[in-house]
Amino acid sequence: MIESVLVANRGEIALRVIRGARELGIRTIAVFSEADRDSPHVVQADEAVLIGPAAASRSYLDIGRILGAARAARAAAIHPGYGFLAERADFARAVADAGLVFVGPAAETIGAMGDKTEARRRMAAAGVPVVPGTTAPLASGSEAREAATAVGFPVVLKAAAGGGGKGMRVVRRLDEVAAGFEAAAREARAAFGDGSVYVERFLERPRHIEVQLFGDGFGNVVHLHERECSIQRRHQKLIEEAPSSLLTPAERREMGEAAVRAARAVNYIGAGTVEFLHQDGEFFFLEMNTRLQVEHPVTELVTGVDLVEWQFRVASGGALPMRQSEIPLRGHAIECRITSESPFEGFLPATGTVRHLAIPGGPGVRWDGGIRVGNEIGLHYDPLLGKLIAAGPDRESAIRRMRRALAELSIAGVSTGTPLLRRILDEPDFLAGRLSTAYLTEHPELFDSDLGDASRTAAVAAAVLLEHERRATVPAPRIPGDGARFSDWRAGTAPWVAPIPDGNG
Ligand code: MV4
Repeated sequence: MIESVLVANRGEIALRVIRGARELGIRTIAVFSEADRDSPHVVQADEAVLIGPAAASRSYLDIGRILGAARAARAAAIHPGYGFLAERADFARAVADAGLVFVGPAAETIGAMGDKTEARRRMAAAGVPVVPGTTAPLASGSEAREAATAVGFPVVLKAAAGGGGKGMRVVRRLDEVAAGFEAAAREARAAFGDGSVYVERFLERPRHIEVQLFGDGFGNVVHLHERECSIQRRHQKLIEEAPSSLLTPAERREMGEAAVRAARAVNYIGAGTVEFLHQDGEFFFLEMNTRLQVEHPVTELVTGVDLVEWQFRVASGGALPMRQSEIPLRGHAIECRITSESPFEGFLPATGTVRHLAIPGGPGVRWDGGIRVGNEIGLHYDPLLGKLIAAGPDRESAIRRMRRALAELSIAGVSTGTPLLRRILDEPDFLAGRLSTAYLTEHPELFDSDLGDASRTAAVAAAVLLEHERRATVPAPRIPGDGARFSDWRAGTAPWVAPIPDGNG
């Protein structure tokens, strides 16, 4: 087993990786920016190295500084987490060139999957169904018109260097193709420095289902079943589940087998994910992500596998601990992403200082967080504060547990998207599993400002003000727990308000 690892990330994923490493007896080295001095990952790691100012370009995205920290701390390996440098082939190569173990696939694999047309070519050759379209970049607007006509409308123009939705243009008519091609190419050049664009048939209401993969250095590849990720907004996932509720056993098997073929085709080593679009009983390869994903805990809860542990075993030269037939699929798990965003104000990023944090617990509930009281939430990084994950024997029980856990969760000092998540967990289409990537746009009522919530908030605020006034004039009763009584109120949850004590406790 590798002796030590530098975790080139922050927030909840840095903490998750540190936890996994520590259980294996691997020495952990955190890196942090000036904005993250008090972050939990810094506290929990065995060592921590300050790598630069808050701006990610000068800290978490700076390959030189990360490698310098690894050298200084004599790290044997680097785990990239997700985001930041996780899918940069040049980073994986630089880590290997420095004589360190990169906890992830080979740089060549990352590079090949980062080029979406090359990925489509390799997948089609491996017998993985891809969305009908071109497997090479389009040379011109007129070539785009020809290709779109052959594919059939509507089509979508996508950036070859893209992924995650940037540089995407949906085109519904032939006379719009050339303009769409130019716009997509321009956007792609600006965002990725590469204006290559290809075309696919556009699926109107697909479900986004992805398969968790694992490969080792001995040619073994397995999948760990699928995740349903259709509840998203502008390519940001809000809620993920495992398994997907509407897949038939045959579809589940076919998708898993296709994902394994995809991984074999690129000699995949480590944790990866194949994303599929599923519509009308068909599924198509969309992208392959060469990292551990945000939503990996739902897979962990239905398989019992610690994916970070497997990552370290494989990176240390070990074989996969299980064969395909040994990988369980038990019960159901749901994850809610808790972000510092105001869903009722267009998901405006929220800032503030975490003043209070009540973390849910109890049966079947897991919190993967990256914040603690006193942390300042700014605008330098991703708004993900943590993830709430609930599991149960079936989807209904997982939903009931998630509702209960969302009611327990209380974060004060920074606005979060939690009220929207509570509404979704009560919404009939969600409860019935009627999901698609269009779910949120088809449920605008979830974003209505709710007088009930507002008046409840006002009532609680008035109660808090009255209590402050009372304490200013009457000696505060010295009873156990009194100090906490008014710190756990929250807006947007069940209509429940702590009774105001009468002054005698
Ligand atoms: C598509 C599509 C429909 N048809 N491709 C969005 C992000 C990027 N990874 C690919 N995306 C899509 N590609 C075809 N041919 C619909 C989407 C899409 C989507 C995909 C997954 C999850 C959420 C989504 C939301 C809107 C659009």
